[in-house]
Amino acid sequence: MQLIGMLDSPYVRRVAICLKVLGLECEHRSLSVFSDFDMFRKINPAVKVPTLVTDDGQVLMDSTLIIGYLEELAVGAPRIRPAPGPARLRALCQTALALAACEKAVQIVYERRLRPPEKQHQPWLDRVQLQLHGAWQELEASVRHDTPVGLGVAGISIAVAWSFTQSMLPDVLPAGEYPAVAGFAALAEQQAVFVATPMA
Ligand SMILES: N[C@@H](CCC(=O)N[C@@H](CS)C(=O)NCC(=O)O)C(=O)O
Repeated sequence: MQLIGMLDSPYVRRVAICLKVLGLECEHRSLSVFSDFDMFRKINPAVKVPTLVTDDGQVLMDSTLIIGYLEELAVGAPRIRPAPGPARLRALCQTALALAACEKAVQIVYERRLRPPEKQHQPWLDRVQLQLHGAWQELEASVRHDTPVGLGVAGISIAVAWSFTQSMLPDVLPAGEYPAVAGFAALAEQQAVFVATPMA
């Protein structure tokens, strides 16, 4: 198997960490959707990361779908989500918020980096920033009441999304406004699988 994409993408990083927690062997190819665009198109014409190339050459994208597939492969591995029931639903809700936060952060990064300043549309940026804060406000409350335990998809996704946003948009999301999330992510980033899977 090959995981394709750079670890500065929160989606790629959460898949890479899940792979390690599940104990699966996978070659990592750190291709960029921008500077390696032409090479990437030959592997996946949609040029999206993360892309997983399976051992029989099938191409799977979307971090959630990839993690679901990996869980099926990792028979006997530690569980990365709670058993069906209320705890699983809470973990799903937290993961969904972390993914929404990633999406909104990536939209702001792309707007800032890819559009010339005179073409940036402030009302759109304002809207996306409100959505970004909305997701983190919900996560702040959720992490306070239901701190994810162990190395599961929800905790991994929250920590990765927080670290990504802090690294890319520190001006948009002051860490002091979200102390529970910031504390949770800081502890997660000290875990061996996170240290072994750095953003850059
Ligand atoms: N829902 C997708 C989102 C993946 C995504 O948006 N990846 C970005 C990089 S962070 C990407 O592929 N960007 C290139 C593009 O969309 O052209 C997932 O969970 O994998």
